[in-house]
Amino acid sequence: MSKRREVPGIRPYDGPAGGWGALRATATAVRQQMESFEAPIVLMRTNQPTGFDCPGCAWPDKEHRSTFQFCENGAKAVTWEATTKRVTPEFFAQHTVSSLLAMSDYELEDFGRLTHPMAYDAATDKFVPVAWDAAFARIGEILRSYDSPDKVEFYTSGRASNEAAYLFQLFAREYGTNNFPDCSNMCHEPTSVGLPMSIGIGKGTVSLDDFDETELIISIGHNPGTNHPRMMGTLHEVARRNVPIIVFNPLRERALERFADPQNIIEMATYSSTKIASTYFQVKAGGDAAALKGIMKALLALEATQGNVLDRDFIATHTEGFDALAADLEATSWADIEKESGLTRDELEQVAVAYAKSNATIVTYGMGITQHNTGTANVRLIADLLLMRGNFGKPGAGICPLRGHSNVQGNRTVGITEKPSEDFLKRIENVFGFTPPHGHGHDAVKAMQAMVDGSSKALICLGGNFAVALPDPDLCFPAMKTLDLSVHLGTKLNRTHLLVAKETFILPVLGRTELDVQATGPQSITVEDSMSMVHASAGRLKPASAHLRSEPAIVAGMAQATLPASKVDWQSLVDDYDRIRNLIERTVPGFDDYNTRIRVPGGFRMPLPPTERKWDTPSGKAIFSVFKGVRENYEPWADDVLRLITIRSHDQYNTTIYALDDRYRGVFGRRDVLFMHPNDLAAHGLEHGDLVDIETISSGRALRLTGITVIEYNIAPGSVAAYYPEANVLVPLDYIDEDSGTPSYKSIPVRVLRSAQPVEAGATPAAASAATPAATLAAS
Ligand SMILES: Nc1nc2c(c(=O)[nH]1)N[C@H]1C(S)=C(S)[C@@H](COP(=O)(O)OP(=O)(O)OC[C@H]3O[C@@H](n4cnc5c(=O)[nH]c(N)nc54)[C@H](O)[C@@H]3O)O[C@H]1N2
Ligand SMILES: Nc1nc2c(c(=O)[nH]1)N[C@H]1C(S)=C(S)[C@@H](COP(=O)(O)OP(=O)(O)OC[C@H]3O[C@@H](n4cnc5c(=O)[nH]c(N)nc54)[C@H](O)[C@@H]3O)O[C@H]1N2
Ligand SMILES: [Mo]
Repeated sequence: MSKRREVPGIRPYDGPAGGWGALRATATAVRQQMESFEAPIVLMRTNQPTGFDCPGCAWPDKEHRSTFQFCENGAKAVTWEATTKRVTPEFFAQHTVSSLLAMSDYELEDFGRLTHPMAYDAATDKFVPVAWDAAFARIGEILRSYDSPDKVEFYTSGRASNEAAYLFQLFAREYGTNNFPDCSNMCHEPTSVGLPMSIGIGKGTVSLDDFDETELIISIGHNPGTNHPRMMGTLHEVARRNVPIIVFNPLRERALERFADPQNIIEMATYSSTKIASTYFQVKAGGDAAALKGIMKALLALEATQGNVLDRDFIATHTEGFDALAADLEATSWADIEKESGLTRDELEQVAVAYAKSNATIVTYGMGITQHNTGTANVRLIADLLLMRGNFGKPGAGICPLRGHSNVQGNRTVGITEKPSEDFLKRIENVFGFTPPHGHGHDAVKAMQAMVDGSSKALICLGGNFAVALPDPDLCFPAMKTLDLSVHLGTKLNRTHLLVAKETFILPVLGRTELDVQATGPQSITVEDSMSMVHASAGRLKPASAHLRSEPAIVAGMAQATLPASKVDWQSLVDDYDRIRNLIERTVPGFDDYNTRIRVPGGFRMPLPPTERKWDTPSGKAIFSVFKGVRENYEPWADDVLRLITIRSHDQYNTTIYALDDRYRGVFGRRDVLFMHPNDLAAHGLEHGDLVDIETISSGRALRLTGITVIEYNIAPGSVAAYYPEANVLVPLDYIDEDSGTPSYKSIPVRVLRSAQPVEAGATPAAASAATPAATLAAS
């Protein structure tokens, strides 16, 4: 590589992921957010049998056995919540909403924990304190004023507990709507939709034990060093057993290359690390379907030449649709596969050979697979690949979607879905004695579209940062302001709270880490991890303020005020969460003896029929899919289209920005960058450090992000990457996977142009990036 010009905040990171850098970063997170004497105790209680579930990610724990599973980003998630900073009524008295909107997402959350229920006062453009009962009464009054309950949207972010989510859906369904937009609609919905079609259930099928027995891992489109850090311990163990790990990712992610396990004394003492990926394929963004088809096509060829490659017995006994898949693979040309995936036939044949050799394979995947307009079809192709060699229902094998929020899977299990099953609705009717609505409601994109077209009037958010997480803020932010009512249950202030409706309430909740005492004493909540393990979580910290209420208590408060003739005894459920769990047990299959089983450390596993080779599909068999061509239902990309990926930095949790570094990718103190391959830089006549504008290629409104610094990066040619949520201005709201409704956040067709702004490149002040483009946008 030729000598590059110096760009502020951009320096290559040469070390492994993890290691001493991770320990140092943890110490910094603690120092910035917490009183240091409390921090060690709090962190020790994360993911322990008697502690709380880590709000960081949904990766399970090894039987909650280690003394302390160290995790840098788990520590950040915990200290961010357990911070000693506070957002009080005095704070709100000093700041108008307009002035807060001009601040960055990072600054807003960094002000600290919300302490009092607040109501928006349009006359002063400020939030003012409100009594809990007055807030509930007014919310109830507005909700009761609508002629149709479908004018209200009930949003859930996946940090909510099973108990809170269950009460939330009960409230909305008794009120009369199935409008349940949730974060999963922007995330793993293609898994929830695609896997039931293939294997009869929308969940992963592996457990941690399977990683001890697996012979091959294929890791596609996820970045565990940042997003599922506790998974790195598992991958590290697997790699040290010399089990091949084949990675498909357009970006070279350091943790997938080399990792030093902070729990490993020798690695730490000797500054050594372990190689994680045995082979690393830099597939083009959106090119996974072509790559997967290439591997399967090569597998068929191997079967033809050497035999014994497919699990013929399994295919005959347990599946249907194989011949159609085989015929389609036959008809797909290598030329198309190579062009679309950016990988060679030879490379994909190597993967097929490794796969044919392995007696037990796990495929892990994340947002790199789901956030495309072919997301659901992509997920089904992964299932197809596994089905071809019977990699379900045997030790060491299966499919492993890496879930997002710590309880996003549990929320879905207990009824947060806009398309409830008839069986579930019947149980609700039998147990509670009201008739729930049967029609399908809105998912996240449809909810926002209904707000944009004016048909939805109110939004109640159980956590999250709805408007910032969704695409196209230019369209969505103004729509928020046309609502009659928005209500936010949250721990920290964010931009969605500030996009005020005619009336807006911010209702502060107890966090996971905090003690929750109700009439019958301290309560615990339950969550379900990525591997369908349900377990209890109980916070111990003194609440951030005496005025906080628990999520179940707030949902119950709104329900009582909205539904005077409710069939549900809300107060008794809040008094003792065991009673909520008893109701979940009576209405959702799989929760037998719920209250007994969560009292066993480690909890219990929800039913997973594919692990016993049982398939809950209409025919009782697992079903192969057919993915036509290499871009199913879409035109192949034109040669000059760049494919934009939006990604998370190492110092962020979704829309929460902890700090401005992305250590492993060598970006420090800024987020206003575009990652680009050197060949693409050259083809565009650009240099590392130049200022560019990015433009979405779409037939609709012009979508642009300006004044971004382009940097040279080891990314697949033709693919570029920028940070979420800043780059959401480039994602059209209706650019979705039609099967699941999930926005295509990872394959936006864009054009990159030298910036019209005549700023001297290389002189970009790092501080300028503190105000995100989204902030600038909101202020304008
Ligand atoms: N610390 C931290 N932890 C988190 C989160 C967080 O923001 N911060 N978020 C939580 C949530 S809600 C979720 S959903 C998960 C997200 O966890 P991940 O699924 O890891 O999500 P991303 O970081 O968005 O992107 C994943 C990876 O996909 C790659 N990729 C992009 N496009 C493609 C493609 O077309 N093909 C392939 N093969 N790869 C591609 C990117 O280079 C990146 O490495 O993490 C959860 N855990
Ligand atoms: N461009 C682009 N957009 C994306 C993505 C992407 O990869 N690219 N990823 C998508 C994905 S995978 C997801 S999951 C969504 C995330 O969408 P959301 O889940 O809506 O967003 P978060 O940023 O996780 O929400 C953060 C807020 O949650 C609140 N909060 C935190 N803890 C608690 C709690 O315990 N209780 C309550 N009530 N509130 C709490 C705080 O107020 C905080 O400000 O974003 C999606 N948007
Ligand atoms: Mo997510």
